[in-house]
Amino acid sequence: ATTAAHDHLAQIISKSHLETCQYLREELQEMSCFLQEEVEKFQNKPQEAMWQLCAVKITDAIQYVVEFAKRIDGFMNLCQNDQIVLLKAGSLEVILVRMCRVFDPQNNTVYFDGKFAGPDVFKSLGCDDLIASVFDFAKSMCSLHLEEEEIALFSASVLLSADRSWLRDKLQVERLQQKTESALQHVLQKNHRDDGLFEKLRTKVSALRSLCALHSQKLSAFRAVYPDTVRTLFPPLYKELFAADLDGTPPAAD
Ligand code: 4D8
Repeated sequence: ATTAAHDHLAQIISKSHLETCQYLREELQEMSCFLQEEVEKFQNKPQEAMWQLCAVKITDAIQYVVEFAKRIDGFMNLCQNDQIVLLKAGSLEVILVRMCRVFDPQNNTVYFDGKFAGPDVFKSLGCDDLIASVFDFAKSMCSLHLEEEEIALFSASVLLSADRSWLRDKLQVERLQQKTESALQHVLQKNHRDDGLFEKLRTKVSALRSLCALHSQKLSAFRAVYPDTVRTLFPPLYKELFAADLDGTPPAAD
């Protein structure tokens, strides 16, 4: 494709990203960290209540990712099955990519529920290993110093992964992903980032898959102990995306 085509796609995807990412990085600069007594309030919550709070927060963030997806050229032209497959597999991954925008690597905190929170805030989830891995991932994403346009295109290429199970038209998704990736490479060149960043981002893709697999494992363990909490208190979209088919059944036909 031509430089003009790359620039056009990069512009559309950046605009969609900025319009759907809730916070501008600058807005969060003035926000403070939770005080010790506030941290303890989170830590003293029952496990189910903290899980519910996190499920609600993740679901909010996912709704913005769905909006982002809808604005990507070509996504809405995919069949409904494939749109659902891509969102099911990729929305949490995009959230974890977006997390680096609201992560402060200096003090290892992330913007959560109104202030910056360290890993200790999430203690009552009982998922210390998942939380530690997610924070490590955010820190290493931050060390790449990505610009907003680069985050936007990387998020789109994660969402448009052609190797997800149950896709009906892999080829169409592959074409979209390839366009997005070549636009990303074009932007990296334009930004003089020819320091192997594209290859580093590939290794991030496999890290994202492991983190999401770990999240699914934690959810199925939690659901085994608290099925009613999941059934009655978790947002329907969260269940639809993560709990409907922990056993790997295909999505419902459209
Ligand atoms: O813009 O939507 O306000 C994380 C969640 C981010 C999980 C959210 C979370 C985000 C993952 C809550 C719980 C990343 C922003 C806020 C809420 C992504 C952890 C921290 C969004 C970017 C920061 C700021 C726990 C928002 C990983 C997940 C584990 C479970 C057991 C459910």
